[in-house]
Amino acid sequence: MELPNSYEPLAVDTIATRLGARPPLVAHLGPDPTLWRAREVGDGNLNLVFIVEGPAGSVIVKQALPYMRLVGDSWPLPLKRAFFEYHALTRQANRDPGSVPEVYLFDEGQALIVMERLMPHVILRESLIKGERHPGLGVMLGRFCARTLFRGSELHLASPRRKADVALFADNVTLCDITESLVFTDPYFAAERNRHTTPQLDPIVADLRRDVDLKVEVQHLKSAFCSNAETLLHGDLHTGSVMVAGENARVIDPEFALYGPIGFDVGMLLANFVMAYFAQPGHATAPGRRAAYQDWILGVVAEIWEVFRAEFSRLWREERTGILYPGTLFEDQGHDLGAEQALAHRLAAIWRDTLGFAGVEMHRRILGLAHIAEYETIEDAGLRAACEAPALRLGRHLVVNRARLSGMAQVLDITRKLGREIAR
Ligand code: SR1
Ligand code: MG
Repeated sequence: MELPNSYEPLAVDTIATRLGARPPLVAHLGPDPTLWRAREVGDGNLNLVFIVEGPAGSVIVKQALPYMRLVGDSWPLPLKRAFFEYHALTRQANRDPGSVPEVYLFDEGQALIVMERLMPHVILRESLIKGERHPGLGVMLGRFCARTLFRGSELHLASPRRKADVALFADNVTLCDITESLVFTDPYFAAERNRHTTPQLDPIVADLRRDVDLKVEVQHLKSAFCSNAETLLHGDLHTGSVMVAGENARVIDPEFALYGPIGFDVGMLLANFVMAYFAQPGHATAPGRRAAYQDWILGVVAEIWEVFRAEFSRLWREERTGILYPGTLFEDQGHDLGAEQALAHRLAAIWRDTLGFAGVEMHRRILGLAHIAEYETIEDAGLRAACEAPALRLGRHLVVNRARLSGMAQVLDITRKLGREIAR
């Protein structure tokens, strides 16, 4: 892979010398770089992440590596993902102000972004493992999805703007390929980089991999992911991409940003809450101890969808300024009900997509390469498998029956029923 001549990965002891003359860092850390202290805190699959502290404050420095951190230099990755992350962050900040960290500096040659250090925020996934509640979380995330996804589509954006943006993000080919392979393909055959809790899950995994109806439906979803450039997606919106502190939540890490179907972000997000729900017995100090917390998680799932639906509907009525479903054809003709009918149809389609994408996300986190801490931290393999199996079953049900599942209440009923089986 060709690297820009000047590119060099940062290290804790070189950050101050290398970034010490940059005005945004000086402004946030203080003028004397010899007093800055850095530590590397990246625990994600891809990048270097540093906290840099100085007398005046602290910042986050995130730098792309030319390979996948999780796997090593045998899996090269383009540095340009920092460019996509930067452009996605600026768009999200405009579309839902206050929802993402503020960017202080972007250096394309060094593939690095200097941004606001969220404090005292922690990664939501870790908080869900500990059993902590965050009032307002569902509202924030539901609004974030509705605002960023509606305002990035041609329901709202001027057509030339969106088309230019589609072209810009179309180059995020390698990260799209990761999703296309790791999410939509590998989990459904014995791909080399897969792993699962074995032997406990072997029978259900074998069932899923010989399930032709499932594979056909997953490929329909992959086809939508690859070809329906409906809006700018975050592209990797799971609970590891959300930071929380009390009632405040922010969304981070949009380096997988691409134009794709609205339901992808929503489905991936909901799937990760549902897996956190199923994983709770694996983290309870005594049987049943996390039951009330599980109810809270499902409440967040319901709230995200409800707030998404309500906010999307509000934006449809108040900000439908793009070329799609134009007011000239509806409200201006006195056909207000026609606009409502179209909205209901769009929401029904997004709901179906959401369920399908949620299903594949659950499968890939249990069967593929990239697993999640909720399950990985359950040491007892028997208990872990007992918490994973219902997510695999629910995932199949959502993918195959998504056109027949009419509402969230029905989905939550099935989820609870499957969850109860863990205790037996
Ligand atoms: C090996 S990269 C795997 C996953 O990490 C990222 O967070 C994305 O979810 C990707 O699919
Ligand atoms: Mg990430």
